[in-house]
Amino acid sequence: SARRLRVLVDMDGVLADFEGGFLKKYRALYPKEPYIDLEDRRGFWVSEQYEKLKPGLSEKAMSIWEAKNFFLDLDPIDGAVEALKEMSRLPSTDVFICTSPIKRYQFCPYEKYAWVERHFGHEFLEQIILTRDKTVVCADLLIDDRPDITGAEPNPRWEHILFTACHNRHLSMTPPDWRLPSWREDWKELLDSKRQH
Ligand code: UMP
Repeated sequence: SARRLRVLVDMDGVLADFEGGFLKKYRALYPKEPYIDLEDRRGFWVSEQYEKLKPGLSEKAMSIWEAKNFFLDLDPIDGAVEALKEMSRLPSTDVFICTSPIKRYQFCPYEKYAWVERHFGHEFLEQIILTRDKTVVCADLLIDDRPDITGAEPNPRWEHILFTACHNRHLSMTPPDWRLPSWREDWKELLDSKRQH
């Protein structure tokens, strides 16, 4: 078919290790406060689970990702850089990084651009979509670790593929129906299955 496949790839939890980076800096800054091991993470919102652990901890958690260099210092998820570069070189395939910045904007949007340039090169800055509402973006696939992606558009054009993360591993598969357990899996086959329709 002549039609190109358009793929949106989320950043935090899919390309950049938000959870690992958070826990490392949180424990360094608040060594006396309780914390949640990654195996015990449940639910997309780190802040909510920390608040339940101890009232007041959501503020401390937020202070970590609101700080300078948090987003810039994040390590890539295993295999992500290699996979995304490979995906962007596939014929008939357009890849975009689709990510929601935090509303405390002093550092986050700048650092997301700088992170993409650092790991993918200057040319890849063309592929960034910063939005708080991914439902209004039109694509064939959205690879994202957030289970509930809603917004102004009730029928998003993309099919959501849930990328497995510490916080969503235990969810049973009601829609979204598809999972990508890691970048070591056969993500190309997943793209091809969508191409044929
Ligand atoms: N984020 C929060 N609170 C949390 C966890 C994450 O504000 O408890 C932020 C980090 C990202 C954004 O900037 O939310 C999630 O963006 P997406 O992964 O949905 O693109």
